Amino acid sequence: QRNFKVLVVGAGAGGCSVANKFAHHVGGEKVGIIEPNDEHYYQPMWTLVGGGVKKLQDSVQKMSKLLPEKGTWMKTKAVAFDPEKCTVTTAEGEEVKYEYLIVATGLQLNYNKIKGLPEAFDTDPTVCSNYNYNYVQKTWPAIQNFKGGNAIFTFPNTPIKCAGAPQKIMYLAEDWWRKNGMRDNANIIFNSSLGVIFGVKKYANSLNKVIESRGMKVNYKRNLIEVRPETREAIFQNLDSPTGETETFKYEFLHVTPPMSTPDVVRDSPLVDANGYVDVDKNTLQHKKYSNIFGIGDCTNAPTSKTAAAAAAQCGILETNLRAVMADKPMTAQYDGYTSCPLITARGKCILAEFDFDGNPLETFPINQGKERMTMYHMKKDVMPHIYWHMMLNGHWNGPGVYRKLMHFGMDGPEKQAAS
Ligand code: FAD
Ligand code: UQ1
Repeated sequence: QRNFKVLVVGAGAGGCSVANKFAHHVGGEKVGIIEPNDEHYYQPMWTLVGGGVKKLQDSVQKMSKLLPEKGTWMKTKAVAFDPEKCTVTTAEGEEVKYEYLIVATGLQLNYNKIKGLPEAFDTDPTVCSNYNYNYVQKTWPAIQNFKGGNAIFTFPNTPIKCAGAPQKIMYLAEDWWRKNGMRDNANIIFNSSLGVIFGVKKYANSLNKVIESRGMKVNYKRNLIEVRPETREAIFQNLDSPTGETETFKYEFLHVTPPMSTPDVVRDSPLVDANGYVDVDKNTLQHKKYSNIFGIGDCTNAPTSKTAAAAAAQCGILETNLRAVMADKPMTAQYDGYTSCPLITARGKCILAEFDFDGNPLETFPINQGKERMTMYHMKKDVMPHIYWHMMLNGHWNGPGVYRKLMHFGMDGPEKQAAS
């Protein structure tokens, strides 16, 4: 039986980064990684791929180049977790043993929960989704081929990763249609299951101004339940209606953000809370019941907005605390919920939201990030991919916390403090 000191399940943003960190600390030969994909995706780039700003191939790297050199990569799925026996079962039926387990499986996209999907993706060129490697390739052609009518963007009734992404693509599409003489023919509609445009007031205020000034329409408490590609109709449930009333919208363009959950194998495991997320202490990231298990990234129930930026900040916390547990010492690092969402509002414009568990802004730069800025657009488009590929994945980026503290040292005047 194979037995690893550290076993990592899932080598996305969080898993790959911590696998490299622990290969450094305990030796690569003691680290096992279970991950089925040959390729690693930089998903945050897909907003820009769908918006016609970046090429899809820039968001992909071979998994083999990113994982720890001396580590053992099991190119397969985890299908069962047994925390009592300290084993994870693979699709081939192998029971892999561990001393310490890090769960980093991310989220599963449940397109099949919407009637008519995913078939509509295969038959209707006007239906697209930036959340999936295949469907994101349809977004930019659909934007370019749009000749007018209803352009609908959806937000589902579950927690999702990057809560800003469903609207970022609307802004990029609107910007393109406006600059190409199509804007007057377009009804741009954001149908969201939520009751607000964004969970943090400061940034919601800025976004509402963008939406109003550019004539987009938002309908709250509208959840997509069905797509009929033959007649190009999208059916939404009114979440405020006690009778479950539905509303039908004709569409000429439809961008779908699917409902999400943790992968079935995680949801069906003993590791999760009642909602199906890996049950960790939100400050230490240690599992609440099993002290030799930690969770990182989108699959945990740490109550923050699920992003790669959050996973980056969690990397440093998990590193410190799991090392302490290994050394039989008290855990010293506390996660504050740091997360970030670069809200692109047009080509060349971005509101850089950064905040903690309580929705208090935690801005890195000593300027008001609630404003649309060209600098933040370039940070997202040109700087972040380098930080991700060359610093985060190999274990050298724990988020911008240290830079924030440096840049704010003695610099926060009353204005900035009032703004945040
Ligand atoms: P992932 O990176 O999703 O990795 C999970 C890994 O687990 C995958 O490799 C998967 O193959 C593997 N896995 C799944 N099931 C199993 C199993 N059973 N066994 C073994 N392995 C398994 N974040 C930002 O910070 N900024 C942004 O601007 C941003 N924009 C985004 C835009 C879009 C369109 C999307 C889709 C995401 C965006 N995100 C953004 C979110 C970001 O991509 C995720 O939050 C981040 O990737 C989470 O990392 P993770 O490690 O938890 O999960
Ligand atoms: C970040 O750290 C990160 O993880 C690598 C992202 O994911 C792509 C982000 O989008 C952002 C904004 C951050 C935060 C970094 C800075 C410099 C503000």
